[in-house]
Amino acid sequence: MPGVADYLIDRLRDAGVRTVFGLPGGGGNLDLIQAAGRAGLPFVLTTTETGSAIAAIAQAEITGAPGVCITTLGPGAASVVNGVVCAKLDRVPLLAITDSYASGTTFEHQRLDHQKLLAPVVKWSGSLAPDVASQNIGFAFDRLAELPPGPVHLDCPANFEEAHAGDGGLGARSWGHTDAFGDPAFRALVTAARKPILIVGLAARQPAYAAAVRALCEARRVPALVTYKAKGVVPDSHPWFAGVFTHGAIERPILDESDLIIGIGFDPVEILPRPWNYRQPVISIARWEMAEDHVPFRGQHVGTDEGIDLELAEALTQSEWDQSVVRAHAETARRAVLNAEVLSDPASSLTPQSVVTMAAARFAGKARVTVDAGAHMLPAAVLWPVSEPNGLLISNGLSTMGFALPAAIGAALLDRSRPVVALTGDGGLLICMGELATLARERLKIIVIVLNDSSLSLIEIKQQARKLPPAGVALGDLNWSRIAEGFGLGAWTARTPAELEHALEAAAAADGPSLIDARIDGSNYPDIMKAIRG
Ligand SMILES: Cc1ncc(C[n+]2csc(CCOP(=O)(O)OP(=O)(O)O)c2C)c(N)n1
Ligand SMILES: [Mg+2]
Repeated sequence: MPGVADYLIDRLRDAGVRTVFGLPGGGGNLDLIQAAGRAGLPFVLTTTETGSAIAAIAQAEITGAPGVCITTLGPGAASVVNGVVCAKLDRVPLLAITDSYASGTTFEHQRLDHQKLLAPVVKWSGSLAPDVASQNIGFAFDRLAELPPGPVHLDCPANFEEAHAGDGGLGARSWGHTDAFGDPAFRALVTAARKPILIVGLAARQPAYAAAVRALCEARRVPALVTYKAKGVVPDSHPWFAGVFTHGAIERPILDESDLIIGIGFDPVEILPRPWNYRQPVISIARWEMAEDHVPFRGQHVGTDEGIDLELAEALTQSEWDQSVVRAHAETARRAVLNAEVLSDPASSLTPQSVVTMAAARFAGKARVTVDAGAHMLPAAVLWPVSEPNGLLISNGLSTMGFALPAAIGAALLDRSRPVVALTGDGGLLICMGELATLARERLKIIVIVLNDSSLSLIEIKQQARKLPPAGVALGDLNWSRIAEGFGLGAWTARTPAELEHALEAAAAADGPSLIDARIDGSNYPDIMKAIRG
């Protein structure tokens, strides 16, 4: 009989897990790391627990298999919480394994009730105590496979290896099915639409599903807006790509021309928190039922991958959209961001847009890109062209800072030959800069581009909008190149387009990881924000 550690690790590997990330403690974690070594499943040490969760999340998003991270007890469990919340609000299957004291012990030092701590966040939490270990591993796999995806927690007591592995649970996929097309009123609503428009969201990113969405756009001449996380499902270059959907101003003109909004894998967790104010009906077609509190779906069809699209394609008639008008809308939206007023001299200074477009010109298509939370996210998510699902990784439901670097690490470990560009603000990088050490140790081909404005700009903009003086947002003048060199990365500072071009070229040619400190003039962020959000 294999021990529980080997059993769990073997099942994770068989489920498609590619890496175990973590910052271990000295209990059961150590048995898991040894078991991972025996199974040939790499364990990658990160410098923070949240970093380990986010790296695992990135892998899960790309592969569709669960992500796995392990932490020590007490402080480790407390520190991983933001990463676990990221899995919840970004809808990702993540298994978080925390150490805990052996069952029956009563020590107080570092003791925390992990299950209570994580209860509001995880889909399920169980213990690997010897008497329940194998059964709970089964439960954990079942819950990881359920939709919507989300985090699951296993508490791993120091004596868990006393258990024997059994055959608990099946890990069967299960989800509800609601055949809205069986309802004549729902079907008639779809069939009557002359100018339907798709909002494609995070739950449409599986490759086969994405292909079905593109085929539908082509067959029925339907334009598609994509959420940030769904960029690439319908590529920016696709003839029916209509732009990004944020629930702001940027997508309003084309939506106003439509007569039916069809969410495809569109989860309201992704959109700006402002009232839904479209006059036309909105329906949802997805693999799970979406909350209706924010977006008043007129009907929801919940089904399996192929079923959804076949039935939608059948119900829709050929639209009356003019493809050139759709392209014009997408281009107008892009230009509104690209050309937001620039106050400084474009030849001698860098704007957020110029950094994104120059980096994209060199890397888009070849490299995956990860994007952090902050003002820089706005031009990055709109202007970086994406040609495949998960070609751009971003935390949107949670929108956490400190995402881009660990996510890039997770992505780069899946394919070491493919570069990853991490676009981050200086504030976000400060949160997770310890992961530069992970990057350096693993020698990953990641180009970190810091859009460095010495400020928490997104918050500064909000202060300005409320006519408040800047307070609590200045980060100070950090020399990121020197910091990166200290970690062993190749590093360049760029203040002008010419310097940035040189840095991008050098980073592209470098063997290992690199960082570009792009000193930007962020004075047009308010205009970019206005163009996107209104
Ligand atoms: C963990 C976390 N803390 C705080 C916030 C709130 N927040 C969103 S953007 C932002 C500023 C980000 O600053 P920076 O990384 O420098 O990006 P910039 O806005 O300057 O482009 C803050 C504080 C958040 N989203 N996540
Ligand atoms: Mg900043």
